[in-house]
Amino acid sequence: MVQSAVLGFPRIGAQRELKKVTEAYWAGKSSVEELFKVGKELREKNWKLQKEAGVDIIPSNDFSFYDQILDLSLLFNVVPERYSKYNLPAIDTFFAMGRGLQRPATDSSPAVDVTALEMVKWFDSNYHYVRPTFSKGVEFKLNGSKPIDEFLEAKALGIHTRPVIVGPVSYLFLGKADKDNLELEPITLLEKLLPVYAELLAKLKEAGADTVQIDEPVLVLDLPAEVQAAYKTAYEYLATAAAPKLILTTYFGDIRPNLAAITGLPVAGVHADFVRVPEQLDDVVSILAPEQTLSVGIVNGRNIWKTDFAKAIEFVNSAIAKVGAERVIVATSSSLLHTPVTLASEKKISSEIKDWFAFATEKVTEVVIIAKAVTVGVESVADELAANAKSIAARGSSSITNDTAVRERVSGITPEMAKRKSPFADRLAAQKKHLDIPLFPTTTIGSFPQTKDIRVFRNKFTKGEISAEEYEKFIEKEIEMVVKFQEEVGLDVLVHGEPERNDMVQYFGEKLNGYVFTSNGWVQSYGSRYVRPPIIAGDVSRPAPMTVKESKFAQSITKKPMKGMLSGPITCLRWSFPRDDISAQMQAEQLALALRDEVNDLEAAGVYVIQVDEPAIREGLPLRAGAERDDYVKWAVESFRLATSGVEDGTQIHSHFCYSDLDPNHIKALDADVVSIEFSKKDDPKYIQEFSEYPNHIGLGLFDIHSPRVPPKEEFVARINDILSVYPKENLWINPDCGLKTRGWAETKASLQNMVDAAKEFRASVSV
Ligand code: 39S
Ligand code: ZN
Repeated sequence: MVQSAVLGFPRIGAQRELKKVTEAYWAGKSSVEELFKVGKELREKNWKLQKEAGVDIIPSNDFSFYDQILDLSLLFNVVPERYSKYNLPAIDTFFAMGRGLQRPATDSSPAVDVTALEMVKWFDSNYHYVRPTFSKGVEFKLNGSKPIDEFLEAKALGIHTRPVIVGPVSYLFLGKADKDNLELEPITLLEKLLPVYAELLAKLKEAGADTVQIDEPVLVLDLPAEVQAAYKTAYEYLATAAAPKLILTTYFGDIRPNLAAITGLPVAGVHADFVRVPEQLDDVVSILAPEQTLSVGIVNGRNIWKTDFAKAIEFVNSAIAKVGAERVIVATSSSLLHTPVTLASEKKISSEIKDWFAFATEKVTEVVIIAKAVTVGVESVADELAANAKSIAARGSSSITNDTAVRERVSGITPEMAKRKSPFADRLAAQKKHLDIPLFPTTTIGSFPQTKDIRVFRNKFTKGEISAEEYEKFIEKEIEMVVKFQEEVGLDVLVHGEPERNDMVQYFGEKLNGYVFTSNGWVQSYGSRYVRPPIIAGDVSRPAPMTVKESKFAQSITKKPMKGMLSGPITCLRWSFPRDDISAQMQAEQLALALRDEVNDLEAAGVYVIQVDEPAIREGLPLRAGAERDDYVKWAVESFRLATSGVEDGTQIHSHFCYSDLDPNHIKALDADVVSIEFSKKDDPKYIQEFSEYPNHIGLGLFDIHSPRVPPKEEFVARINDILSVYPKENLWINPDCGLKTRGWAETKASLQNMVDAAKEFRASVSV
């Protein structure tokens, strides 16, 4: 019997229950008991859903109140002293590491002031994990029992689960040395860490777990030799009689270059992502020992399109032909964390198009059907297969997917269209003539707090409870307030604050042809922050200007330069669910042309500073070096330049990047006049050097926008001084790490005031 397996299920709840309760807990409006109760209910619901769908292998420990890697850091006592010293309850230490904590002293507790740990992209997804940070005093020990508790919780419900744990090599390789310990290579901690993993595994076995899904996703990366070698050390140590069986699990890519490192490991089986890389089947099979299982990741955990059953079944059958049915598991390609919870709550998508989709709940059923088809026979699921074939065919022949006008415009793209008129020096001179921008110019990245008020108002508008005019008036008032605020604080290049936008990608998706968007398709991005990725279903074009009205209005009420704000083609592509029937490059080009029109329209409307954000450009980089990566860099850079090169020299193009390990050469190739880069959590002094070759102007983010913490002016001054030791003052901009939409007004105001005051101090010291 071929078993079906799910690698992880979204934990946020169909109605975002997790977000609501965690944010209420942080605001002091919900007790810790309530928090834990909601967590427990969500887990129970997810397990039962999978059980009822007939899934054979159901995950546990895929739940987290913030992030699964942060869970491990707390569990293994990887808690820098700056957090542990407050002796907070474990859950509060956990949240402090995830999001920072600043609170005044009370009668019973001292003041707390600690920044968050660094947050980074989870591989090439829009999920972010909290980077394990190894300080000098790190002493691994089992600091809790979350995986065991959750296993037992499911067991008490009569559901036998397979716990999920990120394995030791990935855990270390995804981490970094803390600032007090910079010479440390995390992988050298392996031998100290292994006994703690062994203890955890033994306890899971004692609790009744027969198998554990041990995730080693770094196997899809280019690994240094010492990391490859670590697999043998780690798994020979862990695979003892006291441990459950281990399924070594990888996803999002190609494990072939690391196959030697995992050949012969004493694990029960290997899981690979055959949605991404079907060509790796033979090579993966070739390293399996006769008793090892092959878990075939065939239902895409990263996108929302229905699985083509005929193709999937054929693929699984080819695996069965190689290793035998008793050794095959049919699985999701990765955790379903990256997909929305259920299609059931989508009432607005037309039934024609809805029939093309499968969200997490529907994917669970897909896995079961495929497993049944290959075990019992296709006749046993004949109706399901027929319906699936019909839906796949309907999508293929739908007129939505092919717009000849768009295709023609894309084929007319020329290399000249992706070049600014003049080199940077000439552009800068032209910009200086008509833009009043001082030395150490201060600006923000674009968004201002999205208050409850704004969201409630928009919600009413979406539901038709208020008219378009009323909504517009409301937005104008918000823009007025934000502009006035920035003038008072003394910022130099202003923004309109984006009150009209629900999200920087979804907003554009809703305005472009070719897109479909959901009303409840939430996916966790980090912590309590979720996104509703719009879906690119057809060829993309811009029926009308998308942002001109608001930017033009904002510019009309101030004498300071107003910055227009757009999301770049790659970011729109990456943070949407893309099509799987045409290339990513083609989709990026279509988006680039739509955005180019928008950029030109902004300029025509008198907005002469335009920021085109590309925070996702790094995330789209193929995970391994090679031809595919070089190719991506070429077309990604070209798309950005295509979008931004239609303007005059005097129009200043900005771009922005955050939360990924950027390659300075790629940033340089974009040829933006000014770039801002998230930087405040980069505490290794050598990082400051990283962009020192950047020829145009640059703003290295000066404060963390994920934390309500307000940095004092002195902190800004010190940081700017550090930066000035490397970057010429003429090139430097002063800005936060990223947009301020997730912050409250109180800390936004205080932080920006301190930042502007610091800039003014530098400006004054230069002019005397
Ligand atoms: N990816 C995307 N797509 N966008 C980003 O900004 C980023 N930034 C980086 C990287 N990846 C990104 C970090 N990731 C958020 C999300 C992801 C982030 C950063 C921030 C964020 O703020 N998300 C918001 C949240 O989780 C939701 C934004 C949104 O879509 O709270 N809001 C909608 C709107 O404003 C819907 C808001 C809502 O909840 O219209 N409405 C209520 C409802 O539907 C009704 C109003 C209420 O009672 O509050 O029930
Ligand atoms: Zn950002």
